[in-house]
Amino acid sequence: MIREINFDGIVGPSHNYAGLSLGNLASSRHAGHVSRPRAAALQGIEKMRANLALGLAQGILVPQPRPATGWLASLGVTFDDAEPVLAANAMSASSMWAANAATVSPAPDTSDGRCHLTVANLQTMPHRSHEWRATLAQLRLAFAAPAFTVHAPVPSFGDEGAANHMRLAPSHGQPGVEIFVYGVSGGPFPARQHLEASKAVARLHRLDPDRTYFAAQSDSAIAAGAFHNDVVAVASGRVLFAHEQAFADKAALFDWCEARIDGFELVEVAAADVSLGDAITSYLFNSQLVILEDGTTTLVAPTECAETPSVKAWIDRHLASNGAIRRVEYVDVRQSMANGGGPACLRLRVQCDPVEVDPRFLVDDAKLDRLEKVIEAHWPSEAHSGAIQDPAFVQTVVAARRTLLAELGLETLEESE
Ligand code: SUG
Repeated sequence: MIREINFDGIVGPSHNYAGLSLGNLASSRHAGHVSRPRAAALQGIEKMRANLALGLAQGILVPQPRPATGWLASLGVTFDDAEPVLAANAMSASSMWAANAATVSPAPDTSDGRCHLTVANLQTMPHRSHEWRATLAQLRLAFAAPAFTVHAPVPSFGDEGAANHMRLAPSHGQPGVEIFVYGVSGGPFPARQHLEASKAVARLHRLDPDRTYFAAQSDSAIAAGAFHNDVVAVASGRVLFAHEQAFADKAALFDWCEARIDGFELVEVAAADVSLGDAITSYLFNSQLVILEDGTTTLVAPTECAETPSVKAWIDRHLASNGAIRRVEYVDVRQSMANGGGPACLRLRVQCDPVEVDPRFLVDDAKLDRLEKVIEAHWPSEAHSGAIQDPAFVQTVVAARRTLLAELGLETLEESE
């Protein structure tokens, strides 16, 4: 049976704040701060436990090899000789944000009846541009069954994966519609998702053109710090939850959804209630929007939402009004939030039959206990972005990942960079 599985990126041992993402305000604001890789990874494990407690299926993606020595070699430099900024680019733990790993179209939407995944090229940001190789290796392993087709990244045009893709469907296993959101320009910040890339992914995934929509992000959203659409909108089932200023032409998009999804429910948050600024600092729309077994639409929101008065007031009003979202759970992913990654950034949704997935990538509470022990014993407690070339730190990072892969029986991914 088709279910939705959230594959969370395990936060890697090199997690640090180097301020590498222009346009991602949290990343810039925390540049140079001391990070806590162990606490960050444990927060991620707790979030997965919260998903399991809600009755959801849960998977993992593992950290990538760091430093990215192959990428540095193709730039003609070794890690030890690299200038500090380049070294930081090679040490980033950014693959934790699994929503940027790939775009996923489940089998009911595709003309060949397979679930298609296209790895994102992430070419706009240097520190993320080298993620795709290890992601491809990992997805080809996790989704090796004939039920899946895993595509290499599209060339030439910026693609940031599922963070700019939304699906609406009466239920996960029924045919749905897919919405690709792209940026044109965002004032001082780069638009990271290009229309040409989204169109290529839709073609590769054999989607029905009549059930596929390409929506431009509003320039004001990008300029306010919405470097990915999933910072201002999220969809699941029949529900589209979006900020009033997320899209360049919201009326056209909403009419299109209305015409294609029976019982389409729009939950739109007015700028007068929650400003774009508050939406971005609280990451309200970067919540996981999930549908529980009993059909309850639930929001798994970052704790920052409960601490942002306008957002908390909106949530409380919505719940009291018996709106489409019936329940809200708060999770603490502060270490990731400080780099601009909320609960939804940390997961890649795949709608498929769990028996088709390599079981090494699926978790239950007992497996999370084992992962927690590895993290507690091997992840560094602190990382200083100015000292990530320190040989002792690098050694710890390499050994920590190796121990995790051994625990999961995934040693084959050791050299996947
Ligand atoms: O690409 N941050 C990530 C955050 C990604 C969030 N993902 C989604 N919205 N789906 C990014 O900007 C921080 C880099 C640093 O400063 O170390 C970083 O890459």
